[in-house]
Amino acid sequence: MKQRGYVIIILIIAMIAVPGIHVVSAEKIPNWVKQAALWYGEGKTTEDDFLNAIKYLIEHEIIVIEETKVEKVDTTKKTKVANVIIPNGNSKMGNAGFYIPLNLEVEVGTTVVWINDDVVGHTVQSQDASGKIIGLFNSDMLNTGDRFAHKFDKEGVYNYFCTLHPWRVGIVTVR
Ligand SMILES: [Cu+2]
Repeated sequence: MKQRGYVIIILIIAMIAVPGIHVVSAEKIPNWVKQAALWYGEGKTTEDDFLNAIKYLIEHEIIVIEETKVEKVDTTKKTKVANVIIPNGNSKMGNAGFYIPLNLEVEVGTTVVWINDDVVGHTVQSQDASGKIIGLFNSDMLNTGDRFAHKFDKEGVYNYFCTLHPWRVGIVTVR
C-alpha cells in the first residue's frame, strides 16, 4: 500500500515539474478529488476512481495541459517532390506493369522518388539517347518498398531503365 503513496507524490511532482502541465489553482481542486487521491494512497479506492478524478481536473481545466506547438511551415522553402511507382508486375514483359507515370513531368528543382511496389527487385539507371547507362542518377538494388530519390536541377528529358529488366524504360521530363 505504501507504493500508492509514492505514485501520488510522483504524479504531483510530475504535474509541477513537467513543462506544459499547469495546475491553475490548487484551491480549485474539489474536495472529492483530494479525497479520491487520499483514498487511493491508502488503498481504499481503485486506480480507475483515482484516474477519473485526474480526468475531472483536466476536463474542468484545473490542470491545463498545453497543446504541442505546431511549427509554422515556411512555404517559400517548400520542396517539390513527385513519385514514380514501380508497380507490381513491372518485371514481366507485356502490356502492363509500366512505371506510373510512364512519363513524369515535373518542374525544375523537383525531387523524384521511385518507389518499388513490385514483389521483385529493380534498379533505376539513367541512360542516354542510345540506351547507354550514364552516371546521372543510378540506384542500388531496390527491394520491395525501397525508395530512390534524385533531384532534377536542369530542364530536359531524362530516360531511365532497369538493368534487371532492360525492356522497362521510363521518362522524366523536367520543364
Ligand atoms: Cu526491374
